[in-house]
Amino acid sequence: MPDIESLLKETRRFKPDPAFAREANWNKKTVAEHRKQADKNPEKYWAARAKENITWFTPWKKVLDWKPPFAKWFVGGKLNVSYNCLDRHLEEDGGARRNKAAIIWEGEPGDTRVITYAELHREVCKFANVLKTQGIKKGDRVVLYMPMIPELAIAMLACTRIGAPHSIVFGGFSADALRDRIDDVGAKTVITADGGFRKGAGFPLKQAVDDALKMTKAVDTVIVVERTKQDVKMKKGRDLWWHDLMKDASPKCAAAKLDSEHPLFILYTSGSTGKPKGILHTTGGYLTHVTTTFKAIFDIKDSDVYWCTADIGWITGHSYVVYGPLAAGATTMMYEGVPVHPGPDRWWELIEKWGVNIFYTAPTAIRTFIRLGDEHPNKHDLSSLRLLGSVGEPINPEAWMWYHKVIGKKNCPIVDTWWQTETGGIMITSLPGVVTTKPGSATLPFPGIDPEIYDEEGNVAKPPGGGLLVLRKPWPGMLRGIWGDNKRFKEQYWSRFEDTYFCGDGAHRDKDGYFWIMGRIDDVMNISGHRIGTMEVESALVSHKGVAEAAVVGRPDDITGTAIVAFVSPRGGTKATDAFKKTLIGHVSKEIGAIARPAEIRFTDALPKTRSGKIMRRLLRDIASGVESTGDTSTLEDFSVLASLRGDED
Ligand code: 7RM
Repeated sequence: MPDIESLLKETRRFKPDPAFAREANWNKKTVAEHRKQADKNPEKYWAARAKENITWFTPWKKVLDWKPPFAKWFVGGKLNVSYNCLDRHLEEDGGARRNKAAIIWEGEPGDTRVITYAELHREVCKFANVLKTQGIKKGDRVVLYMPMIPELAIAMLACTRIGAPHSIVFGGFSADALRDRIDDVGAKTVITADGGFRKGAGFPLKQAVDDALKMTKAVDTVIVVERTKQDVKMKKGRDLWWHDLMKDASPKCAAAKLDSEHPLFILYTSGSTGKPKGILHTTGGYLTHVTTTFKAIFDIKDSDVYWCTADIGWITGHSYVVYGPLAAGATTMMYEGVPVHPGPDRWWELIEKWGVNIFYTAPTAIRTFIRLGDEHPNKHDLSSLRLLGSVGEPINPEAWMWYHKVIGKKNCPIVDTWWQTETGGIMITSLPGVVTTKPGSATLPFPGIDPEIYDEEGNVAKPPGGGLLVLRKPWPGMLRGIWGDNKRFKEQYWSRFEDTYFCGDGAHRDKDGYFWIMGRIDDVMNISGHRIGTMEVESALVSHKGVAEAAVVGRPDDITGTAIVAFVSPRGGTKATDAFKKTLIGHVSKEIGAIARPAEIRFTDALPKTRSGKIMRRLLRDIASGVESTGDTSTLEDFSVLASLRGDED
């Protein structure tokens, strides 16, 4: 099998701003020192980070117990996540963070709450006591099915306080998807809300819980937050209101001393086929990983307002809305609703209003805003911003440039952070003030992380060719397994190469050792023997000013083996004509070469995406080949997109 060919030639470079570098938490010297230590002895390196960033009740006896593919980090150590996110901030530095905002929250209708560390601590202790009163014990799984409201963070932290692993099911999932997850994780308790706000209306959550529970027997308690005040039915003996339970709960609750490997949460991620996988994360290693990366990569200072736009039901929300920021004592902002409600400038209005300094979002959102027009961000004062981040997909160089200019005003370093639900925390990323960035590249490994690119035989791929992105050494935030399915865990991640984690992505490295993620390996197209990733063809399409978004897939072809089909959303003002199709095919040929030119272009208003914004190419592939889709669609955001794409075929 030949290498994956790299066609995109990106030559722009952005050197760190010396003024930023001078103030950065990690400067050139620190990073060089960290890399040296980590290369020499990664275990010792991570142990130093665990000591520096985390408060332990009992120190560990052994840093790493590695029996591939099973890792145990900080063996024998005892700690508590909610203690690290709350209690220690009330005491450290003479209580300086006691009255600091832990969470700045804004609801979609415009209601707001600012919750200090002291107040968050009280609420978490109260809810931990509520959970105990409801009979929840250490090890019991709790499913959270909630909107983006502070009670979600409170419930998470309360679970960690008593050692009950949580499993958050994203509020956009259907009753069926919820039931599957409740059953798989074996939860007895569900925490939900009447509903949440989205696009100006209340969407129901409790109703979906009722429907899910008709099909499963395990759950005996449902706790309901009142958010939208929509009508809900409360089942006697099972359903309880959050506010009733909290009224008399005591605000004192000691944090359980938990083993470093105690399960912290299970988060389901969709497989391309079959049922979703429950990714298991545990306590000490995960918290070390997310806290260390958060402080260094986002250069967080005590005065910063940090905003990660991810929903908490996604791993980015777990690690970089809640656990990383709170363990670091930062102010983390949460917004309940959609980015464009009530107007296309809602996010920019929020940045201006709250003086956001650090902003972390996804390429899909950036492309949406490019399409909506620069006038919306330009209406607002974004001068508080000093650092921008990207996560979730490869960021197309043109989207990167727009982010840099229109949002960052050429004044903010961009950290493009590559990682996965399975990795727990960020793995490949720029470090602000230190690493020269290149639009479209996630740049270099975080110290102590050991990614490489292999060919199919497990040899290091020779640049400029691309191959399979693997991780050669265990890392503290790594998944500990798939809930209840060790066999699948081994097959899925550890079967391709011995004792080496395969993440499913394709990538290549340039002469400076920078990593360029090329998309999922399953999406790679074999055109007349040339293996081409999706990212570069899509980037070539998006670099045309008439294109807002593009997704490419392969469909079987008698002559070339596979032919490229491009699904393209034109920008406002661009007409979807045959002439424009020709223009685009010519544009791709010119940008990256004739081998990558689409055989067919289909215009569409929207692409099928997951709720976290990833394009579901698997579904587009079926549409392009004219076959019925099978496999899991529970993560699809909007089913009507599929229907209209299918309709286009006739
Ligand atoms: C954090 C998250 C993981 C997959 C991963 C990649 C893609 C994520 C980037 C990226 C290129 C990035 N977790 N991905 N970040 N690709 N550059 N900076 O997204 O489990 O939901 O998805 O997302 O394919 O394997 S996830």
